[in-house]
Amino acid sequence: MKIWTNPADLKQNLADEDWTKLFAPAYAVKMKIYLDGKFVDSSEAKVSVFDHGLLYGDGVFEGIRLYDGNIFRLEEHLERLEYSAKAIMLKLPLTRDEIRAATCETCRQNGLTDAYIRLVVTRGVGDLGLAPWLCPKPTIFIIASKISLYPQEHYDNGLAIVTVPTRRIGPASLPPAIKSLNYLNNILGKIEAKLFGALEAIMLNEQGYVAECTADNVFIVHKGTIITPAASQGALKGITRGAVIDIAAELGVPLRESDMTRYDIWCADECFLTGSGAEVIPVVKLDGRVIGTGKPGPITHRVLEAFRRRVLIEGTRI
Ligand code: PXG
Repeated sequence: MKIWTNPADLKQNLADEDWTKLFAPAYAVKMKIYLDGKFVDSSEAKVSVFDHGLLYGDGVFEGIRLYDGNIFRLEEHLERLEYSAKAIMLKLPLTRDEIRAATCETCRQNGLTDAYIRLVVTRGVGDLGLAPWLCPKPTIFIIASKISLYPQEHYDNGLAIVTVPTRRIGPASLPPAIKSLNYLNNILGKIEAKLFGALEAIMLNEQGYVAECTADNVFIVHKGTIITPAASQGALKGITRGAVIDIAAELGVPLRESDMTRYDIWCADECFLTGSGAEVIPVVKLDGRVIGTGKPGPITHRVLEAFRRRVLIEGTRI
């Protein structure tokens, strides 16, 4: 099997428009980055080659959205960041109030009202051994960028996705609820999806049950009920997932967490994915099986509409 050696090969299965939107180089855009207490130009925003975030993926992060001047569910993101940091015994260098203020200020400094925010805390600079206790000071940075993840046609027509061989990391190795900088499983899943010509992929847990996608949670609709795998099956407790659980209650649509196999998705009436980047995106095919009518379904539409209403009113004003 050919593994690409240059970016042109990566493009082979994607339309140019998808490529540009998915991989628009945020790093090439001039912006202000929050880095360890200061705002610096993106060209100056650099971390050391001795940073353990780079050397070992030792750190935690959040991907957050700003909608019309409101940061969606910021408190929940900050709480998840605190839990992730606690789980890896990383002491956050700032208080919740300070991180909230820095996040809002990063958006303001860049004149943004709609953005994707990446908040990263690494173990910081240390020596070449693993020992995190030799890293005296965590590194924290915040990027607020205009990136948009999927082209509109995928919201209109739905995604065709595949199940990939790489498994979601299991709780015996690393609790999957930790949003750590170790994304290699998910990255291998993404590469495999690409090799099959898909933009997203279902990842199974070690027992073969559906966990989630590479960067999104998964939901199905079956006979009027919305179903999603439990966090204990390897799903990240996604903030968008939490919003959809609230939306289902608001809409009066029953929702439950349940074990899920690929069969359940193949035979579902509807399927959709959720994530801070993707929001709520319909899926119309898995592993070559058409889901439901092959078009985004009515409950998916209602959830997506309710989500788009909610993001404009719910959140922290920057
Ligand atoms: N599962 C995984 C493994 C994730 O990384 C989600 C689910 C959705 O969670 P939220 O809280 O965003 O609703 C994520 C999201 C991206 C991107 O490009 C997203 C994530 C990580 C890296 C990239 O959208 N996390």
